[in-house]
Amino acid sequence: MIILSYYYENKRAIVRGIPNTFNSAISKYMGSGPIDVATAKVQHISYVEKLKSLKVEVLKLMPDDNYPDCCFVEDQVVVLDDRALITNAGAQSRKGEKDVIINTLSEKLALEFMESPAELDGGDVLRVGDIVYVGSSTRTNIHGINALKDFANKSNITVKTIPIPTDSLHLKSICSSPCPDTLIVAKDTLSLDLFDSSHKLLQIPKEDIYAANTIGIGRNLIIPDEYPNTHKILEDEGFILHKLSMSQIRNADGSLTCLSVFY
Ligand code: CIR
Repeated sequence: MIILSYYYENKRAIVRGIPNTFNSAISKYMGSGPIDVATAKVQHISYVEKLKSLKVEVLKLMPDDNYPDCCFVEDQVVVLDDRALITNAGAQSRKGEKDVIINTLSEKLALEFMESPAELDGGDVLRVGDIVYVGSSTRTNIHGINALKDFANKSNITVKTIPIPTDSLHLKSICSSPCPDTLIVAKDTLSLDLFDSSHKLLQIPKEDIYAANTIGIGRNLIIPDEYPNTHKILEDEGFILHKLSMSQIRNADGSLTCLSVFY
């Protein structure tokens, strides 16, 4: 077993509770049936408790029933160090979700704002060391990508664009970075030569694609349950796994990272 040294120590996160209207959340990709809102709320509570147990300071915002997708806070903002780019979400029904995020972050970070026609979802943005990858998807257009480049370049961070397959919602529906310079990618979903050759690539079975979205905190890795083959691959890499039941979040096309803004 390889013991890696990590420095992903995300200390603070914003989350937002599951609204009573969650069964109306947009679901076009991973959902496999009607959303059980009560179970989603229980799964969200477990998620928040897990973050806290890993010493993340969690600020929980109240849900708004006018926004069935409002728990997916990741899409509303991109944070780089002490700066935040408030996005213009790609789905019309989600554009108003940003207001509470702006209010919450305005005293904590220096805010910048994406202007229409730019559209971008934070789920399309993945930082790996000093490179930011951005998915060109149904939610993120060229204007959004250019706005992200302007924002990131001020921090001397390079932005590289990754075309997202039509059967996936976001870049982070397919891959994540569990620790610096490492990527978890589901096999046969993305062309690997799109990524910088300096990264360590951990490939997982294509059928485990949902488990490609993880949250690394130090050597700990939060990951969806029910993917034993992927769990074994990652445990053999020295990660300490924390498996969460995500079935009803997944039914709304959401993954682990979507539920938090780390800052
Ligand atoms: C949506 O379609 O916008 C939501 N139902 C799911 C958003 C998931 N967010 C994410 O992956 N960052």
